[in-house]
Amino acid sequence: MSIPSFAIGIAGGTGAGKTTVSRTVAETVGEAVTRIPLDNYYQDLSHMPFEERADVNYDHPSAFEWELLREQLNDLLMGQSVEMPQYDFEIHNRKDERVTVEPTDVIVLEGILTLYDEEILDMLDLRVYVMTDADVRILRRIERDVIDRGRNLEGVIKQYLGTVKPMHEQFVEPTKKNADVIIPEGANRMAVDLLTEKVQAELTDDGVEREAGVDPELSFNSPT
Ligand code: UZR
Ligand code: MG
Repeated sequence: MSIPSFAIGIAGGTGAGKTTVSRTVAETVGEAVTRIPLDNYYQDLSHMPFEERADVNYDHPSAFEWELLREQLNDLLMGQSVEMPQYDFEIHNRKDERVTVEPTDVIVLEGILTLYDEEILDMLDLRVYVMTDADVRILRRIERDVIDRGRNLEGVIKQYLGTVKPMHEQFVEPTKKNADVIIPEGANRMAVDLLTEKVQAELTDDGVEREAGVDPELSFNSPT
C-alpha cells in the first residue's frame, strides 16, 4: 500500500472557490488524489430536531468534530483507510452511512477552517488560502444554497448576516496568516497550475527517494 507523501490544505471563506481549486488540482495531478471535505466532519447532530439544527452556527470552530478529523487524517497519512462520515446539507446533519476512503499519494483537505487547528496545520505539507472578495462570495453562496442545497433567499441572507459574515471575520479570515500560499479568486488557472506542478514535483522527488532507498542528495557516485 502506498503511503501518502503530500497533504494539501485549502481554506477560505464560503464561496471563495475552494472546492473548484481542489477538484481541479485533483483532476490535473494525474495521480490518485483523496479529497477530504471538511464539511464531512461537522458534528453529528442527530440528537437535535431539524428546527434546532437549522439554527446551529456552522461557521464556528465548535461546529466541527476536530478529534475525528485529526484521527482520520493521521490514519490516511499512515497509509490506512478510514470510514469517513458524509454530510447532508439539506437536513443539516451527517448521513447514516460512512464511506471507506483509501489512502493515496496526495490528500487534499478542503473547507472554511482547514487552516485553523494547530494539529491539522502540522499534518499539512502545503497550506493554501483562497482569497475572494466578499461580494463575489455571497453571490456564489446565494446561487449554490438556493439551487443545490434547497434553501430560500430570505434564509440565506439571514444566515449570512447572522453567522457566516461575523464568523468569517473572527475565525476564517485570520487563518490566512497560516497559509504558505494565497490564491486570489478560486478559478485562477495559473495558480492552480503552479499548485499542480508543485504536487507533481514532490511526488517525483519522493519516487526517486523511495526507489533508491536512500536520500537522493547523498546518492551521487563519488569519483573515488
Ligand atoms: P463551503 N452550512 C450550512 O449552511 N448548513 C449546514 O448544515 C452546515 C454548513 C454552511 C456553513 C458554512 N454555514 O458557511 C458553509 N452556515 O456551509 C461551508 N451558516 O461550506 O465552504 O462549501 O461554503
Ligand atoms: Mg465548497
